[in-house]
Amino acid sequence: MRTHCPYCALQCAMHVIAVDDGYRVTGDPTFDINAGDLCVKGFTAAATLRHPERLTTPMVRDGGILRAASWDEALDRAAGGFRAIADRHGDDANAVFGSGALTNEKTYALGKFARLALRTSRFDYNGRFCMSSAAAAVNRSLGIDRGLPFPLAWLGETSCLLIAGGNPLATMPPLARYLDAQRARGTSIVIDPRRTEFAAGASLHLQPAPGTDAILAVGLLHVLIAERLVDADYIADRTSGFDAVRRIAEREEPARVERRTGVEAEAILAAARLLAAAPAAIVLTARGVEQHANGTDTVNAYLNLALALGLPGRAHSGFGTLTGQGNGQGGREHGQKSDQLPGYRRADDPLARAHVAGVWGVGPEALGHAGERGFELLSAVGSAVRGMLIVASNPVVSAPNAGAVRAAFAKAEHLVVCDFFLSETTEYAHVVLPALQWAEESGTMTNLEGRVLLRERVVAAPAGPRSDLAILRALALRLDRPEAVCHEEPEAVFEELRRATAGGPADYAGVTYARLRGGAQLQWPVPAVDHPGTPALFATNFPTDDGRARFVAVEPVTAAEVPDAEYPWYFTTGRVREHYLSGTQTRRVEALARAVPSPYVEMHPRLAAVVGVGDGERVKICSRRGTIALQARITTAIRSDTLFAPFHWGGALTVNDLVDARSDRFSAMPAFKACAVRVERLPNE
Ligand SMILES: Nc1nc2c(c(=O)[nH]1)N[C@H]1C(S)=C(S)[C@@H](COP(=O)(O)OP(=O)(O)OC[C@H]3O[C@@H](n4cnc5c(=O)[nH]c(N)nc54)[C@H](O)[C@@H]3O)O[C@H]1N2
Ligand SMILES: Nc1nc2c(c(=O)[nH]1)N[C@H]1C(S)=C(S)[C@@H](COP(=O)(O)OP(=O)(O)OC[C@H]3O[C@@H](n4cnc5c(=O)[nH]c(N)nc54)[C@H](O)[C@@H]3O)O[C@H]1N2
Ligand code: SF4
Ligand SMILES: [Mo]
Repeated sequence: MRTHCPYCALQCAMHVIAVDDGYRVTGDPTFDINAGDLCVKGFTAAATLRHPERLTTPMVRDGGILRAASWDEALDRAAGGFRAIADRHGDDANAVFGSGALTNEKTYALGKFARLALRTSRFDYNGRFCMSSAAAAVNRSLGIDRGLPFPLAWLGETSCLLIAGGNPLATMPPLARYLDAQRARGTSIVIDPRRTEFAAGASLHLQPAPGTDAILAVGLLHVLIAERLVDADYIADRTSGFDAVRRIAEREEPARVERRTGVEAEAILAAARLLAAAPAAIVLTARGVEQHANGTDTVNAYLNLALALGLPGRAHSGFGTLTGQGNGQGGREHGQKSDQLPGYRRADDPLARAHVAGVWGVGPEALGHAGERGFELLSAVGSAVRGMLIVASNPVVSAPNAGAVRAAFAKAEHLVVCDFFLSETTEYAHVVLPALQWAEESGTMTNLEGRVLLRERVVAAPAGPRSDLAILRALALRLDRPEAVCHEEPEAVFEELRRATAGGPADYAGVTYARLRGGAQLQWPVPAVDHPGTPALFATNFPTDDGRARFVAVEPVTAAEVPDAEYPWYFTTGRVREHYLSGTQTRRVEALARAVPSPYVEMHPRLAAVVGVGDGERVKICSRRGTIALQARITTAIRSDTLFAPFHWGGALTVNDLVDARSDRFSAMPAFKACAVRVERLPNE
């Protein structure tokens, strides 16, 4: 029996084989997406299953230290703490922070738990830090948010592929199969301040200053309009709002855009022409353009390009985002954020409230209202938020302005964390509940193209840990909230989820475990059990009020902290191939830790000369939020005014200590990808 990877949204299929000292993973050659291929993280994923540091008992904090406890004691403490806080300060003094690592079933159960067991309006999840800007942008323009609204295979079949702010050869290596095929048949454009291996192989590589993509994208539209390369029929028949967008674009001439982004006018002209010349084209964004304080507008600026060329709804064409986390897609659909109900329904829609309340057997008023999001929620810990349940996230490493998050968490009255390892975040926890891992329990994951996959249990669960579903159920029972209780069997929860999502935008009513086990490949919406799923959206209309896609008039500006005399350089962050997010899992895999033991900072030789630092020497990097010392990696593959560091480490190596928490007003996405820093050489140790 096969299962799927614990890490990213590609959800490669794999087999887990028992070997002498644990388990080994191999890729499943019969699954279309990875065809047997795995990246180094997937290939080594089994190392976490029987890891010596795996949590096997719950822990509670006594006298300042975490000690082992029985499940009864830990669950009593966890539930008792939330109850005491609610009694003294009201239900909204408790909060929940969930994750795109959770299965659909857990996502659903967690949202229900927050609403009906804690009765709080304060719950959100780490997807706020992931693809939320892309979600907000496509929702307002296309009326629906499915990361890739077409089959993944189209990436290999389109004639021109533009990827802005993505580094797929490092973040989804098995995609290389599709990307290579695409490059063999057509043209490609990469937009990234770094000349990654992926960018270096493109027909064209545009290297804007971090945070200036909205200007660049409007500049590209300027060229399309000036050279009459837009699809006037499509704009007239299938869209609204073009005139306002055109008026803004007309001002952004290539020479002006060059001054504001650092991308040569010639390259802007060439990129626009290349894109327009292709018989089919796909425009994709990833975190590089989404993780900005104007990330939503920036995504809409790229989406406007796709609309102007008439791409969405055409074969082998369109606009999409590369969703990141394992269940980054399903995690944003089933109600673990306070503004949303299962099935990607809006929490402020009376019909949606009535439907979900009906499934839950409560009145619509029991569903509460929306509270703070993202960094705002995390930084309220210790003040408005006194108790918090965190399931599958390590925000002490992964949230922006991490120093402020640590300060907030240090004041938490009652922090309960579910994880399978201790993490930088459990250092602040009062109760730690050990969870089962991916291969030890079943559940559905929805991949980056909206395909629902059954990630099967393929190994026996170790004694000690429990599934997140069992934990949520036990907590709801201890809080005496039977209406909040979900089953602990994933399939039973999924049956409830099917009913709750029926008729919603992300309709799972027709998905069943039996169909998935039978090999059905179902991309939502799947409204009925005899429905084949929906590989491609928008062929005839958009799910907006008038059936048209909306151009969104975007100001061509940067919202980032701009370098100045005191902090003269841009700083941006991202990933390495070997580590995953906050690193709790991959830093514990020996092969990965050995390959990349610590973070580093990339800088151009010209910048290094200004700082007076050589390759491998240490530098101190300071922003308005914090300071960190890193080893310099000198490379010409980055703009000479920009530094880049991967963020997978904690403690003194917390790159997010530098990062700016100013956030996008639509998506609550912080500015992970652009802030201003100063650099100094450190004496050799
Ligand atoms: N190995 C590995 N793979 C992963 C993950 C991981 O942690 N490790 N995480 C998964 C998850 S959750 C996610 S969200 C995805 C993320 O996948 P990606 O979005 O591909 O990854 P990032 O490295 O965050 O950013 C991509 C690129 O954006 C560029 N960039 C930085 N600033 C800017 C800018 O202002 N404009 C533009 N145009 N580009 C910019 C960076 O130089 C970088 O090369 O990866 C998934 N896969
Ligand atoms: N500077 C900077 N910061 C960033 C980003 C960036 O590009 N730059 N990217 C952002 C992005 S895109 C993301 S997605 C976030 C993510 O950042 P986090 O939310 O911190 O995500 P993870 O590191 O995956 O944390 C997951 C934790 O939950 C545990 N876990 C995994 N699966 C499960 C499960 O099923 N159940 C339970 N109970 N525990 C589980 C893991 O052991 C780990 O400790 O980081 C963001 N932070
Ligand atoms: S690409 Fe993603 S899903 Fe595939 S093996 Fe690597 S981490 Fe796992
Ligand atoms: Mo992410």
